[in-house]
Amino acid sequence: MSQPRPFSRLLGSLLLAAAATLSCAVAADADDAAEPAAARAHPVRPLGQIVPAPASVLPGGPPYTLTPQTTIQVDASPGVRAVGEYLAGVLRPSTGYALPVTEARGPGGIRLRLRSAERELGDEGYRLQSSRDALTLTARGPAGLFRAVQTLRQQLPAAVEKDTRQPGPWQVAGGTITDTPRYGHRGAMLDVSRHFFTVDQVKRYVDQLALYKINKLHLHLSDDQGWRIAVDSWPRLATYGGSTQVGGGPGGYYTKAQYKEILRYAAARHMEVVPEIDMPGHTNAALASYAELNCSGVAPPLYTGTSVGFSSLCVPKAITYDFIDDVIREVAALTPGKYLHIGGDEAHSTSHEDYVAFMDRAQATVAKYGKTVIGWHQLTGATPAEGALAQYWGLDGTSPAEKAQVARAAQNGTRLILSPADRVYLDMKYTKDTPLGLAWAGYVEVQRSYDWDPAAYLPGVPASAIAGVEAPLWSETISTSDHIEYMAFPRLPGVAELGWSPASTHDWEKYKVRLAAQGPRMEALGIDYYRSPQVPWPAG
Ligand code: TNX
Repeated sequence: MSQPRPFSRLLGSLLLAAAATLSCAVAADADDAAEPAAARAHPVRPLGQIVPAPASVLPGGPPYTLTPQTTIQVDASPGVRAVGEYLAGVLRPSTGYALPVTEARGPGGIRLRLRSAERELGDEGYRLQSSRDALTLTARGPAGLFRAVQTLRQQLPAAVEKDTRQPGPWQVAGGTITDTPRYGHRGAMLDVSRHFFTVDQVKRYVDQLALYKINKLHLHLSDDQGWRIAVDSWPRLATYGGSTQVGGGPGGYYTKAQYKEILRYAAARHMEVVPEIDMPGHTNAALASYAELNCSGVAPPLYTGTSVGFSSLCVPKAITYDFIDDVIREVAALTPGKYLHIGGDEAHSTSHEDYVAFMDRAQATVAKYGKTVIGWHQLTGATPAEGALAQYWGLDGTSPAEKAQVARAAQNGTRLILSPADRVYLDMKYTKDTPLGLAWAGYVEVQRSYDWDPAAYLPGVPASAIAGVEAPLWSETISTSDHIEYMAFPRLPGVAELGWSPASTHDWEKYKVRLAAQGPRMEALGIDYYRSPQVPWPAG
């Protein structure tokens, strides 16, 4: 999406201000209705006071109210029906309403409709129109409707997220939201190698990410401590290389069927899975599984510590290229998405010449199997392939020479995913007192993770070279869903907003208020988030 022009920015802020005033009036109306006590318990949330902030908000008119008779009216398309069923799945337990999904038109319903001619909505944009008579979601395809549903959820009271019946009323403030994302890549990475996470744990995280319109799930599937994806041609990678994890626990791996289940689940949430096989470093689990992959011909032991940079595939050996061909072929065959991430970071045990030669061959192999490369930004020290994305994970203190190398690559057409470690590494401690996490990039409180502009972050990088943002969660210290949630929330919603919302909406003072309103919603979802003192969480 291109930036809004200054006038529409100004208009946008005026409208937001108007939204705040107007919806108070709407809330007062609701208090006069049949259920005054409940209405006070759930004031109508001002239109657009959600995360990520919408691009355009035009409040006005009376709210829409869900009733026991409400139907979810979908256009005749399997993708739209699936979004309708997803919406019903969110709303039914808490409202207790039947909410049938139907192609029949009727008064008062929630409408999910496709308008492919509305080009300005793009692939993921949508319009939400709320009035007394109907709640209409419009998009060019199911992905846009799915994002619209996340907006709708957040406009409803937080209790809508609960899985038992709650008192209403269930109202959405009147008006129109028209919304499109700033960036096409809004990612979250989960390191399932340092500690293994089950399919159900990954699904739980996917559901949480979907609420904030994240559209890429990057899975770090291999590292020194564990190989987590079955590869038929090299079976010991998973059965032996996946048999432990940091601290020596049992580890684990995904069979191809289990991995496909993750793909299916993510796809149903319009999220693309980006698999990462990290190489030539971070490969101890593979080297331990097959002696012949080592230059010495001797397999090292499995590794359960947390050091980095000590392992390397054997660049001069021919079998290394049989290995990567097989692995990339099988992983590419499993991957419906466009991208395959080949790591390339911290190859401290690989000489520069070997690194450059290896990355050339690995990138060619990815292309051979029809995928596009993503690599950590060290790839810019080799020769990034046409169309490759480089994922920047430096920090304020990264050397000017390294930043300049990345900027040069960006000027030459390599687009960047921004994951600055001292901003969006979800495994960094919030403060010195945070029980989990690392601190090599410093402490990253909530404001610090939100308060930067991807377009202006790296000197010399054209704004058009930014493909988006991604929040990695490395798991050296993270081993349960509770850990994931404590580290990701509430920083992840801020990264999601950086990726989605126009720069004109960026304002920490306003953001922290919208984020605070997510507190009860996260609680209703059972997310154990970090109660940052920087955020004015509602009392109680
Ligand atoms: C750096 S970021 C790494 C990972 C570690 C992480 C811990 C990157 C590409 N490499 O191997 O897990 O720091 O924060």
